[in-house]
Amino acid sequence: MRCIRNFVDGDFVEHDDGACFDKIDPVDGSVGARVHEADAVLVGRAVTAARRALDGAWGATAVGQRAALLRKVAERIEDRFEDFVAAEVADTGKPVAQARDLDVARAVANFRSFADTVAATGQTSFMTDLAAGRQALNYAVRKPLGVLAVVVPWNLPLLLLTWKLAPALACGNTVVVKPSEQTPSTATLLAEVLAEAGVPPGVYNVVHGSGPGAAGEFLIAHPGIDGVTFTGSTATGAGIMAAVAPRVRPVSFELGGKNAALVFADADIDETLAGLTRSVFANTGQVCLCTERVYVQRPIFDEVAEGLAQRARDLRLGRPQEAGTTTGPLISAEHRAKVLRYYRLAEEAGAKTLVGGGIPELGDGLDGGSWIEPTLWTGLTNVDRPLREEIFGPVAALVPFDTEDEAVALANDTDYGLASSVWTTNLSRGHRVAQRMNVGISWVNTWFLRDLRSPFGGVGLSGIGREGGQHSLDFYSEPTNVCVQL
Ligand code: NAD
Ligand code: 6OD
Repeated sequence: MRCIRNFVDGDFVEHDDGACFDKIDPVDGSVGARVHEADAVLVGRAVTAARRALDGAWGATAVGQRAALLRKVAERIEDRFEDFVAAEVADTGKPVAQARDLDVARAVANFRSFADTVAATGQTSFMTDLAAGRQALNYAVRKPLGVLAVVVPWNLPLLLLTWKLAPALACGNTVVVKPSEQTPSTATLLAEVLAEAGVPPGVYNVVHGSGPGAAGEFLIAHPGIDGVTFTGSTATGAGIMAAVAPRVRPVSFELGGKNAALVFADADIDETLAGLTRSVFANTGQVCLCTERVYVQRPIFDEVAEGLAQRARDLRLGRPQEAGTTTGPLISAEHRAKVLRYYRLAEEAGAKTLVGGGIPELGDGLDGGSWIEPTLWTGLTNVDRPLREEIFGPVAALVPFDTEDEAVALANDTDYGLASSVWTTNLSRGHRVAQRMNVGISWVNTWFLRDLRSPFGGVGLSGIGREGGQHSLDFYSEPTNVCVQL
């Protein structure tokens, strides 16, 4: 049985008599690996190692050195590309093609992009005019924020970890990473790759376990943590914020979403249906940016509903390695139970289920897995819980609208504010509506198209702060302003 270990101070930790937990394969429900659980003492050792590395040689590295190291890490991930793909697929059950084209490819891009950004970043300076013709020079130097807790979820494990790790290392921080207990593999494999690339001991540490009363909480509560960068659910984010509040630590939060698509009658129907199929069903709907609310202008409502339902029927659920598989299982039986509760809630609220609505019968040894049918509803409105709460599954509700103002009001009628997508061939309307969305990321005629230099984050229940390019450098470093009277 594969055994996944904690990584502290440059070494995998032996753990002969410590607690372990099972990592379940969501494809068939079998035990895929055993994971060593980090207790509070081991988490403390990881924080201490990170502090020592920060105060030691790592803290004194130059920006150019760190940028070169990040590029080397990107190369080493490419060298072991298929190992990362296999590890991500083993943890999540996602189709191999997606793990290759999105998850692992983005990990490489994350390291390259932040190497470029940090290498190109200068300091701001101001010449201040004083009395009697004298002047003062102000300039800011960036310092690392310190020892950071990096807590990440299970849906895009490597992508989301490296999205935070690359800028954190670029800015000279050290980290203790707590991957999701459901997806421990790629963070652990990354430890090998970082060490091979020359990242010194203590700079990158990984502790395994769940959140409440376990490694996640031990890490957040540790007084040696200087900041928290977190991706996950809104409820967990709120708890972390409360936990660090007494120590006034900075946080960067990428949280849940209840994202809307707005489809106007002038949209290109084929492109829109292709885009909606991705935005509703990608990664079995387990992307924080996924669309769960589709507002469609009335003249094309039936055409869009029928077209999207047909595309949902065309999705191929199956083993991740099989050619043609488009859709994997949900991450766990617990998560499936949660999504199914919304399927029942929608029925109780009077929804018409266009497609799906239950558990598929796949046979072939897959019935122990956490499979679920891609699902579409009509007949619900914004007051119904399935349109107000994040479901995080392959499901959306379609709702008709008549006017542009009505569409904007419906889309903005949510406590979340992560992403939206507008589908129209009217360029002016695209710009106008996209700018009126109360979200961090507003797409027009596309979805999940990312330039890693652009700001990424959410408003409302969807998060605090922006990352991406300079925005990441601003969170992961502290400026010290130096003022020199000349
Ligand atoms: P989660 O909040 O349950 O867990 C996320 C991480 O936090 C895991 O590593 C977990 O072990 C840890 N954790 C849980 N409780 C903790 C605690 N009390 N203290 C410290 N750590 C704790 O989220 P999840 O179910 O793993 O992921 C799905 C959620 O993540 C969805 O809500 C989704 O929208 C969100 N998400 C958001 C983004 C974004 O960029 N905005 C990206 C991906 C996922
Ligand atoms: O693309 C990104 O940088 C990013 N953070 C994506 C988040 C996806 C949520 O599941």
